[in-house]
Amino acid sequence: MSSTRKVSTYCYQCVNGPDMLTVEVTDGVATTVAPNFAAKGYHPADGKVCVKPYGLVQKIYNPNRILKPMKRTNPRKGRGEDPGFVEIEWEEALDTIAARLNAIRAESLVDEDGYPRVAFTTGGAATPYFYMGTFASFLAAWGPVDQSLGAGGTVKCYHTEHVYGELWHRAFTVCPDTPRCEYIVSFGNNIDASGGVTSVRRHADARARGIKRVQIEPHLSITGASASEWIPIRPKTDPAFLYAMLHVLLHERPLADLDRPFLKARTGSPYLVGPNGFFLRDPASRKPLIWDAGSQRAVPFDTPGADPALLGRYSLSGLEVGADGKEWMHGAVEATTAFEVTREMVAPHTPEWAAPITDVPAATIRRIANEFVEHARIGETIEFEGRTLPFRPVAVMLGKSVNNGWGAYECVWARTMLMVLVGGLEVPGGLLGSTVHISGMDFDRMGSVAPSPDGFLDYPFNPTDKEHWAAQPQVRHGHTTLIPIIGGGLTSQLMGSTVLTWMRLQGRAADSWGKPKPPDLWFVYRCNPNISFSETDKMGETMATFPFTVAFSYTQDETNHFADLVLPEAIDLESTQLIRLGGTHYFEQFWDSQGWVLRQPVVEPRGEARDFTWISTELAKRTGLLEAYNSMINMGAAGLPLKTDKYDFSLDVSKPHTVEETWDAVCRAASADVTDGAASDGLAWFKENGFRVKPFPKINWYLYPRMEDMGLRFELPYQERVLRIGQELAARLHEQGVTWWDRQLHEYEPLPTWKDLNKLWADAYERAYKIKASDYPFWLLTARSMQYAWGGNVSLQMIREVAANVAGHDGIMINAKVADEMGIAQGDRIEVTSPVGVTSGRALLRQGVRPDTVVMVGQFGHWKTPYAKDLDMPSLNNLVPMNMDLVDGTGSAVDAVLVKIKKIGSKR
Ligand SMILES: Nc1nc2c(c(=O)[nH]1)N[C@H]1C(S)=C(S)[C@@H](COP(=O)(O)OP(=O)(O)OC[C@H]3O[C@@H](n4cnc5c(=O)[nH]c(N)nc54)[C@H](O)[C@@H]3O)O[C@H]1N2
Ligand SMILES: Nc1nc2c(c(=O)[nH]1)N[C@H]1C(S)=C(S)[C@@H](COP(=O)(O)OP(=O)(O)OC[C@H]3O[C@@H](n4cnc5c(=O)[nH]c(N)nc54)[C@H](O)[C@@H]3O)O[C@H]1N2
Ligand SMILES: [Mo]
Repeated sequence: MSSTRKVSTYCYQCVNGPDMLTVEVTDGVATTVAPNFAAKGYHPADGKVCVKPYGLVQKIYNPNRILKPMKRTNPRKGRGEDPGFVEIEWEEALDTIAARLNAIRAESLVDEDGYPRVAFTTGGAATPYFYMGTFASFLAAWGPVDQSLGAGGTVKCYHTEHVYGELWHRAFTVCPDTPRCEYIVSFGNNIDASGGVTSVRRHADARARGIKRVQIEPHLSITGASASEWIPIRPKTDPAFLYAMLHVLLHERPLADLDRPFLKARTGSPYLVGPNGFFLRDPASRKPLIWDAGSQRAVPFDTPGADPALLGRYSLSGLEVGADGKEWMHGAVEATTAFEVTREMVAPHTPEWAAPITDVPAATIRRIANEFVEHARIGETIEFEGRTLPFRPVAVMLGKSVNNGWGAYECVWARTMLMVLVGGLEVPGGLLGSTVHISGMDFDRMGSVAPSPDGFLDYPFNPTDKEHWAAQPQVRHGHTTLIPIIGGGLTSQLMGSTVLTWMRLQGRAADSWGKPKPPDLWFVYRCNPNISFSETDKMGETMATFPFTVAFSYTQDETNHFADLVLPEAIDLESTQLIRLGGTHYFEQFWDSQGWVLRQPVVEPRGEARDFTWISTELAKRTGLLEAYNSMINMGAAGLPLKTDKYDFSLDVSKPHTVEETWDAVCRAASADVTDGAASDGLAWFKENGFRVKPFPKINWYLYPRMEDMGLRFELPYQERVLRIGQELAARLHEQGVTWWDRQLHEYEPLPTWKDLNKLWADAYERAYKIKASDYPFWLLTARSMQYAWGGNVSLQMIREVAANVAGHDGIMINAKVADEMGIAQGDRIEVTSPVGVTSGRALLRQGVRPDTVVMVGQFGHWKTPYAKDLDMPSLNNLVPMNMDLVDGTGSAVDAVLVKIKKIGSKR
């Protein structure tokens, strides 16, 4: 008799998870993916699943899976070389790795330059951490590991929002308060493709409620198609549009139309700026001064009863504190409010000025700006969990392509300023941060709030003073040396300039630091940098020089083609892990509860695929690190501490533990965590029930109440700290003879000044590649696809079949009229050439693409990954230059490129 059971688990294939699901198993075979209705009332999409999990069943039975460890037999590495992989036993694979690791440990964990000799790269915007069991505990036990060899995420992702967002409002990522918002202006935020099932649900509900969403982007994305309005802006001109919106709010409307109480009490707008660009301070307390309109004199910002002036210039005495302890004591000097300085900065940026730059009519820009203010309901309040809060149902969103490289600081600053001017930051209806990574633990955003002496949020900048600056780079991109705002925490390494690492390994950057040696042992897991990063052919050549690469792999791909060992771990529906759930997370995961969810084997692992926790324990055993590894797990590296003053489920550190024993202990700790020590149910309970939560107070969706309680201000508009830090960093680098970071130092402006980005790109290309920019008349862009999780599921036929029904998945999108003029018909083969690379594909003629833009959806261009390599879907990545002139001050790069196009064949 056949038997069927339903098993509960999670999906975290893209950043929008975790979402719950159930899988039906008949006679040991997974057959069907279905919602987890037990999550109704908790999960923002009530336990429904997105399209991607439906591919998981096929993922298990994919005939192209690697099912046994393999080793390379051809010592020559190269794209054209057959690696000659042969299957080996796990014993041999683990012993080989351990022998290498033990040799490294016996000699030195770092090389002669001080760089870790072991490196680890993962991708998928860190989601692989939710699939790699206790491997993080093993790495923590190992010691220094270089994570600067980034995959395509890192600098090409949402980068500038991560760093400045966290500085300003604890927002590694942001989200509108979608259930309450009424008007969203989106600059290339492709939420209907990129947001996962919770976004789909929340935005569908919002549309039913009548929300208006204006989509501003060069091509009509899925999100544009479901928006109220699409505005085809010229690529790389979003800062001009945003600055013109600021101009309308600050120059064309009366001050009374803005949220004056918010600006006065919750921002640095009234702070007075002195002649050297620093705040004027009270010499005794060193607190920044404001102008009190009541007493008509300058007083410290936190003076009770003061009525801060927002506008104007005042004559006063005060102290300016500059870089490296430099001080100016002014007897009588003219100082200007930060708000006034901002007004002056945007004075020339009228809609009429922005129109020819953005290719959007001035009247449209003006209308959007005015609609934004008019929808903001300034002055209205809402009762929330017994508290009266401002209600501002508007939000400005940015997509990833305006969030990286030059211009991104301007975009993120202007967007956050628009929110500040209407008092819509971190209040019901408005724009909310969802999680933190740099300034604290992701699940405890409120816990990351601490006051700075100037009345803002404290922030863990890397030190730039003479005594504490990290002159010696810790890892190959030197994030603690070069990028103060990246911080020095667990995630900071991933956010440093990974472009710099690869270019240094290629001997193309940071001359005075010399060319680093590659890591002696490189672990890669669940990412494919050789597809997802830039100048990928060159990157492959670099990977070929690495002495020993260990790839944990599901199928063959373009990165493990260069590996020495390829190891199959038990995948999504075959392995065990417990992770956090709920609270506020990523894009649209806003919950009323928080807790833990289990991933469990739905079926036995196929072939010799092994659970990552087993692999990690075996490596720990063989490298003499068992005790350290178990201690890391006990301390919380597997999710939460196994011992606190409320409970103790800690593992005996002296012996190895099975996968089940390990996760049973983590499950018990999680049960205690959720019940304040009352429950201690373990793995069996979670296998049966799937998840366990406790209430998450909704007031914690919003930072504003916490800021109000602590009397804190958002550090906007004026970036005094950034100015000071930039000057110090410049001094430190110049003292060391480092001049190759000078262009990046320009970004340390207190207010980001507008730059002509199209010219910046053209100039950079002409300098570097000796070409004429006008010969490259198109911008080549990329866009998300709901069906694909990066390049993670490109080898699933079923996902392809679904995607084939969605516009954009059959070639290169080009404007129909332009194509016609060039003699290109639908389906013709076109060649796309940038100054550094060339690719080709089928022309896909569309009205919904600007005449100066072409788009390649998703992350394809495979030449090794089974199935995907036969899709004939090109990628822009090999065409995008790695070029230090295009790396911005936070180390982020760019994911767009100027190209030319020619027809090379007619439709077959
Ligand atoms: N063209 C283009 N490139 C981009 C982007 C874009 O929009 N367009 N976006 C960029 C951004 S923002 C990001 S965050 C990055 C992401 O890019 P990466 O972080 O590099 O991630 P993926 O390309 O998804 O790589 C996933 C790899 O994991 C493998 N894999 C899938 N499932 C498993 C599994 O269960 N086990 C193992 N061991 N391996 C598995 C897949 O075969 C694939 O090789 O890409 C960047 N690159
Ligand atoms: N299904 C799915 N969801 C995902 C992912 C996934 O792989 N699959 N990846 C996750 C990750 S890591 C990320 S970073 C996010 C990315 O999420 P989003 O940023 O929302 O999505 P993308 O489609 O990558 O954004 C690209 C859009 O920006 C537009 N664009 C390009 N250049 C410009 C410009 O100069 N100005 C303007 N205004 N628009 C421009 C393009 O036309 C395109 O529509 O998605 C996340 N969600
Ligand atoms: Mo990303």
